[in-house]
Amino acid sequence: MIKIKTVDAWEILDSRGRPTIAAALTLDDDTRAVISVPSGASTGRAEAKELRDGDKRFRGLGCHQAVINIRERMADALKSESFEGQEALDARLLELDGTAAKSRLGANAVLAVSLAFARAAAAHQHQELFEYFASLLPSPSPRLPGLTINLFSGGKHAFGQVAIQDVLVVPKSGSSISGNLAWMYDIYQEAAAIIRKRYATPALTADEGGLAPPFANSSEMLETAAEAVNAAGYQLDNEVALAVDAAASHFVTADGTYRLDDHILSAAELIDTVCSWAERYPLVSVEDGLAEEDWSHWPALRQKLGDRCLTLADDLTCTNPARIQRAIATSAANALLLKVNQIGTLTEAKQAYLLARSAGWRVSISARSGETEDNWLADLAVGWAGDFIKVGSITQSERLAKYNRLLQIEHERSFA
Ligand code: 2PG
Ligand code: MG
Repeated sequence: MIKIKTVDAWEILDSRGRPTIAAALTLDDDTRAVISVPSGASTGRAEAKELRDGDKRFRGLGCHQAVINIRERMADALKSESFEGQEALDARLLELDGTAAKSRLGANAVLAVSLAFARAAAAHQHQELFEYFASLLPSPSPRLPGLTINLFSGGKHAFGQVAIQDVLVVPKSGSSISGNLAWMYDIYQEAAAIIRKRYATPALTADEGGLAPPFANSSEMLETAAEAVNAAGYQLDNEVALAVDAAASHFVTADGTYRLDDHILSAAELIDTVCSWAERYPLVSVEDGLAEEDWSHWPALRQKLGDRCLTLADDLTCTNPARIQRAIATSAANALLLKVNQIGTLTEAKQAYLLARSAGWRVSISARSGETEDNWLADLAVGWAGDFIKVGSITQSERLAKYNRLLQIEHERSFA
């Protein structure tokens, strides 16, 4: 049994300078753990609800009430209580909140305590955090994930200069994190040089550290990524692949068509466009190629992309077991983007993960566009054997905290 002594929380700022939450949990043996939670910008509508103050401070984004909920309501209920493990703690948190979307206490508050417990329990049991995460699964097999690294940003992360949100680089330098990051550095530098020359602008970066020049359209973003890989001296496909997060929920129109840059496309036309990208470039995955409620067209997208690349669901599924079940039943996707704060507790994220795995889906463990310097996500990706991790670019310390943690794990451990 793990006995909680104190629960505390305070407001901190994320990588966009917006408030988020740090929480500290102390156990009865004085083990203390501190953790902080991220926050998205291109959020899915089905995500659990962050509690924001909605007053003048921070233009409504303050987290004072969520922090008070942790310090008072949650602390009162959890103090001096003992829990068998993560599932028992998370069940208690769900009971305390009592809403489907965690809107009473706030999903940000609930997640902060769920994760603080995880870090404290790991320390209490003398485990690395990734070992603890692995131990939550029925058959643990921790390993290092593949990297999907943001090169170019658009959409909600870059003032909407192009419709699609990310073009990512997927280096295939064996399974070495350090080798992959070294390749990525070359590609990033070449991309920055191309931008300076072509657009006569400095290499300005977006929310996740990706480059965000004034591309004419989304296809140009992909073409420039391919060019940067070639200019860096790597072979597209054999050595370096690409990936796309279209984040199409953010350019769907009220009548169900899509505004892709200057063109209005039907869902069928958008599917054809996405498939033409997959034919032209070695794409590992296309994420949110259609909008989050466009359930009727996702199966066609999945079928037309076929085995060429993964049909990756983010806003569609929102790490929510019920939505994942629907996506499995309708063959709408074959890969899950897992973001723990979309659902709000570690245990529910685990259920989402296991459901996706039971259908043979691939899983990418993802950060949010608003991140903190905390690195627990790297441990989660290793512990849950994510096929991929998605953290953003190789600039900005809130991103590098995760890559650097992967480098530490790679250095200290070898996995079969
Ligand atoms: C996404 C994420 C991360 P956000 O759409 O996949 O890139 O963005 O955290 O803004 O939802
Ligand atoms: Mg996404």
